[in-house]
Amino acid sequence: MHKIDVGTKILQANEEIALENKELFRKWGVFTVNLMSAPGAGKTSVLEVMIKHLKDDLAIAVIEGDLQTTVDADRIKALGVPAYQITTGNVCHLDARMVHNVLHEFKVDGFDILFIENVGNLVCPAEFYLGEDLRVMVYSVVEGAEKPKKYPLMFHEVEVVLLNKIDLLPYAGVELKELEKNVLEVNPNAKIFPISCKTGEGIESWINWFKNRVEKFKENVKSSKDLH
Ligand SMILES: Nc1nc2c(ncn2[C@@H]2O[C@H](COP(=O)(O)OP(=O)(O)OP(=O)(O)O)[C@@H](O)[C@H]2O)c(=O)[nH]1
Ligand SMILES: [Mg+2]
Repeated sequence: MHKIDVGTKILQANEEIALENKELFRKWGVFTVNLMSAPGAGKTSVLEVMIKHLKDDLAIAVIEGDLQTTVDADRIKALGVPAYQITTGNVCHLDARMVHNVLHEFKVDGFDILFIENVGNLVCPAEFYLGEDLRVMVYSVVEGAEKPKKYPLMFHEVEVVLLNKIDLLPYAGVELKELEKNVLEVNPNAKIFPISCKTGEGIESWINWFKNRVEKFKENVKSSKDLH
C-alpha cells in the first residue's frame, strides 16, 4: 500500500509559497520579522515598544495574526503605523499562503520593515516558514524556567529569544540564569535578550542589535542589486 505523509506535503507546499514571499520581500527591500510566542507573552507589547524606538527612522508595516478580533491591529494603528489583521478562525498559526494573499492588498513595497505577529501558540507557528528574514520568539519568564526543555521546537527554530516580563521575576520565583541555560541547551546559537516592556529594562540593547541586523540586510540587498 502506498502511504502518503499529508503533514510533509502540507509543509512542502508551504515552503514553496514562503520562498515566493521571501523573493518578493527582497525585491521590495523589506526586512521581514516573524514574531512568535505563546498567547500573552508580550508580542504586541514588544512591537509597541520597538515601533516607538524605530518609527522616526524606519518605515514600518505590521501584519497581525489572531483567531478573532482586530484588537492587536488596532493597537498598532493607534501608533500611526499601518497594520493588517488576519483572523484565522480556528487555525492556530499563520502560513505562507495567508501572508501571500494579504500582500495583494496590503502594499509593503517601499517599507523598511514588515513585522508579522503570529497567532499566540507555543508550538505550531514554528513549523511554518513565512518567508521571513528573522524569527524572534517572545517568552514570558513567569511561565517557568523548564519550558524550553518541555516545548523545544520554537526555542530551537528561532534566532532570537526575548525573555520578557523580567520585572515580574521577583514574584514568579523563576531563576533567570536557569532559564537562559535551558534556552541555550535547546538552541546553543540563540541570541537571548532579557527585557521588560513595562519598565524598559534591556530594551536598548535589543533595539541596537536589531538595528544592526536591519542595516546588514540593507547592505546585502544593495550589493546583490549592484551585481545585476
Ligand atoms: N509586567 C509586565 N507585563 C507585561 C510585559 N509585557 C507585556 N505585559 C502584559 O502582558 C499582557 C499580554 O501582552 P500582549 O502584548 O498583549 O501579549 P501578546 O503576546 O501580544 O498576546 P496575544 O497576541 O494575545 O498572543 C498585557 O497585559 C501586557 O500589558 C512586561 O514586560 N511586564
Ligand atoms: Mg498580540
